[in-house]
Amino acid sequence: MQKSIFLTVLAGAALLAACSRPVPVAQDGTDLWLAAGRPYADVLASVETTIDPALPAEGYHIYDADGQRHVAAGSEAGLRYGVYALQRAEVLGAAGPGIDIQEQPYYDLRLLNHWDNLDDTVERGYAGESMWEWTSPTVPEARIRHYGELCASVGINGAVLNNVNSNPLILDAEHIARVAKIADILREYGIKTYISIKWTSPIALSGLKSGDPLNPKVRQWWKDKAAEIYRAIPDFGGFLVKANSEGQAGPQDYGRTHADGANMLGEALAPYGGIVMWRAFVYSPTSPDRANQAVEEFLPLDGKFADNVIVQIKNGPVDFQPREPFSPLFGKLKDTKMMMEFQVTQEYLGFSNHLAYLGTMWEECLTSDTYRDGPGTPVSKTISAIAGVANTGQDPNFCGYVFAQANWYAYGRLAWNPELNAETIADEWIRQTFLKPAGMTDKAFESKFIEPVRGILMASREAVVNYEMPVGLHHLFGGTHYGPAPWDRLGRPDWTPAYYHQADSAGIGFDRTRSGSDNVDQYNEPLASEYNELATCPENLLLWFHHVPWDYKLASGRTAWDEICLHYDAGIKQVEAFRQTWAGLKPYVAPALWEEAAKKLEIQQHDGEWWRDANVGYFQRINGLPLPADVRPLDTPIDSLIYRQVRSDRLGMPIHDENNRPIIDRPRFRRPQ
Ligand code: GCW
Repeated sequence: MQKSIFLTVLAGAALLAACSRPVPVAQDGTDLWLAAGRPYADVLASVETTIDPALPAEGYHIYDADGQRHVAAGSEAGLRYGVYALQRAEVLGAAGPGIDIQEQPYYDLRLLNHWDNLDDTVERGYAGESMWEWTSPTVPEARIRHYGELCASVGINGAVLNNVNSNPLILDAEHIARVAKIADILREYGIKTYISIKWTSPIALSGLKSGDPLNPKVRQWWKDKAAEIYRAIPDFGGFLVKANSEGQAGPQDYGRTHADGANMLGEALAPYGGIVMWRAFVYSPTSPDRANQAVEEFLPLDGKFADNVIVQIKNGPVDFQPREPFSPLFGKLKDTKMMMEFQVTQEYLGFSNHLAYLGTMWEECLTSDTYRDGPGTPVSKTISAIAGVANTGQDPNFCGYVFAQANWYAYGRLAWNPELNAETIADEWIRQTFLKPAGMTDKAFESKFIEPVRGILMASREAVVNYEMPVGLHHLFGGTHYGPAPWDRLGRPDWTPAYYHQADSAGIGFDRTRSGSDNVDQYNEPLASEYNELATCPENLLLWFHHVPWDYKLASGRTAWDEICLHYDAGIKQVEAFRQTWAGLKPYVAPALWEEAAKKLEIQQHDGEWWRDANVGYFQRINGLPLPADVRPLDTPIDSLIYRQVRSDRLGMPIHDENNRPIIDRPRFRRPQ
């Protein structure tokens, strides 16, 4: 009798413990940030909707009146944004009685740029092949609809479907018809369709002898092509153009300027309301500093672009590095429409393997003061449109894994409102993406899950900067841009790490001061002088702007060499801490999602160690200095890393062994004599 009471009590206690233990809700990451919350159709059905022409076209107003919830908007697109905003507010607990949210987007053009090729590969794509499935006889309608919902939920209203390294065939009849089919679907989500064109298309497709933008035959060819496109897609958005850049032809090949080229296309599109997005990512081989080239080419053209031309500028002057100052063009062009180009896909930040939340990086850029119109002219106010290079592919979760999705979300939110802060956005994303386990209170979920995950996201980009290229170092990449190659000095100089780090026995860093390339003077005062002076240059950009002796003392009192080593080490410690935190979050996340992220974090740590060993080991060879006492010794001697890179698959994805360590085995660079 006694025994059975005891057993009953024991069983009861076990049951209680089991009940109070949170049970993760099954989810696989394919809903992205639409996972939590009511389905769109339910939210829509629960509100009274009105189109109110007095509201801005894409703006909305959510409010309660007469015992009813209303969403009013300036257009169908605005209504959709309003319903999604309400859905988000519900998840965030901000949709109580008396709700009153009125918003409109900051920029009219909020685009994704897909670097998708017509053979279905994706340049810098780390989530499978092209989501448009160019080579399939049919268009993947279900996926495109899902994409449309995700974009609309954050307010993205344009998609450039193909790579800026464009194939002329995008403009043949077959591809125009296919683009039209995609446009028909995207239109339902308020998304306009655009394409990237190749400058030499008239030559490749119609056998014209020239691509000269002032040649009447060339001009007519583009006008006819525009007419053909608009017959198939009446609301076609326009062209994105990479010209005279990285081997792509352009107007300069015919002695003409970027403005001549852009305006010729602008004229062809103008009758239909189309636009030209002309990229400022150009190379003038005569300029000694890569970071100077865009201003040198575009400043003389300020004011010369047609009304429907907008110059699309990467956030930094070099190339989507983990940290760059903002591109000086934002502070220089006054009479030219400018558009931001961010990179959502993590070309230089660990592909879809490393956890790097980019909201913080973009916030840093958008809030940087350009001083163009006096103090208080942040980058966000100098631009009138925004684009992000997409990180999407055929993977069922679109982005490679769950944390990469945060960047698509953050990009969309910042495109809608560049004054939102990265932390708020991270917080929204976590709450919408991860489902609260059964049997867990909101409060417990908040402190045990949301806060630690937010902490990881917020620290993650700086961790990557630390273990890849701290203190203003940049472009130390090799091969596919996944791993370190500070030793690489073969080929075109401004494509090599050695050109960017300039390390020698005396010191390290690129001298962009007034006694160097004078890049500092492309910035407005007081920035120009601030960057020019060692004492005032921000330390996180020190080696971007200065070449300093190894024993130069930083604010910490430590030498540049010691600080470099410490940062590399700190980056790895940060990733170790992320792994530990994530390990503790296992009880709250669906097993498959948790496992995947845990594996990625392990890869990230091992890759980080490789980055540190390769860079610190290499610089040590140059300066012969010991590691500071409080830095852990390197794991792998430089001799087994130098001139080597990670093994990659057909699509350029790095290969790791069964212990999640990068396989570094293929000597790529010949040892310089
Ligand atoms: O960063 C470089 C990339 C190229 C890319 C180019 C560009 C599409 O490595 O892959 O080409 O920038 O932005 O045009």
